[in-house]
Amino acid sequence: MNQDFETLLLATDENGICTLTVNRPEKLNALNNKVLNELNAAVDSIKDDLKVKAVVITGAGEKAFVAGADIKELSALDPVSGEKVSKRGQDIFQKIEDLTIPVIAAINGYALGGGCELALACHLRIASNNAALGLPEVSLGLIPGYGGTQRLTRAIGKAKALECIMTGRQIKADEAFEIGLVNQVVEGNPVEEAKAMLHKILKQGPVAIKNAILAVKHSGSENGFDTEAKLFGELCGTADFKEGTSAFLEKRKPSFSGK
Ligand code: CO8
Repeated sequence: MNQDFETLLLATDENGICTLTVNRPEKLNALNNKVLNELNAAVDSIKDDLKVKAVVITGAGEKAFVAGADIKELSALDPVSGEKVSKRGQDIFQKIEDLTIPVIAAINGYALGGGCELALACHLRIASNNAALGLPEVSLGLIPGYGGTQRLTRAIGKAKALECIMTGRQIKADEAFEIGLVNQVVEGNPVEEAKAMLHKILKQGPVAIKNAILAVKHSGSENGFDTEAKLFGELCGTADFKEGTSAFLEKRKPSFSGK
């Protein structure tokens, strides 16, 4: 990955964990058009880079993960451009959800509107104890437009999601954990905790992790169970499966090849 970005920082460590930081701290990392374009390019390059094994998405500065779509840019939208930018943002966030390596949102402060939607597009969410999540779009006369009405509902259920969306209230870290919106709450910087969780995940069979992401993505869909069986069967033909089961039977640690 050799791209230089103006609004994002990308750094991949020796374990293949890429930390993607939205870097507009003076505007609480609000997602303007430039950030979205760069996010799109960054996700494409992550997808193509075989050295990247997992991703942490976070925000620069002490205060915010991402405080939403850029309200200045939103204020100029009309019905046609509004639908278009909503769809474009949805497509970029879907690309994140579609990554087949684990993606964790490390929520280090405000994750509001588009910021909460970005976190929801990640596979897992770890929040600092000062984080506040929410979808306050109704306070601007809008609804969430980057997939939030769909993903929040999947995450916490219809009634709770509609309550959060209609009140637009901020959900503090502890409540977010209680309702299943975040996986974990930590003191201080959640990036380190996200990396620690990824270290555990990256010790498992890589093809199994990929298929787990794919299978869970189909939960609730009509063919979810069939998809699970197909992905399970596929794994039974992998070297990782042979290695994992042999290692157990031989009472040793597995050494996975990812094949
Ligand atoms: N957009 C643009 N600028 C922002 C945003 C934002 N979402 N959030 C903060 N900023 C800017 C502020 O304007 C301020 O800039 P400046 O210093 O130049 O005045 C700077 O960041 C610091 O912010 P504050 O001074 O407001 O910081 P506070 O600590 O006082 O408050 C808050 C922090 C509570 C997070 C406050 O900034 C706030 O309420 N921000 C807006 C939160 C919000 O409503 N987010 C949702 C936006 S709508 C959205 O995300 C829709 C997504 C779907 C779109 C789909 C179609 C396009």
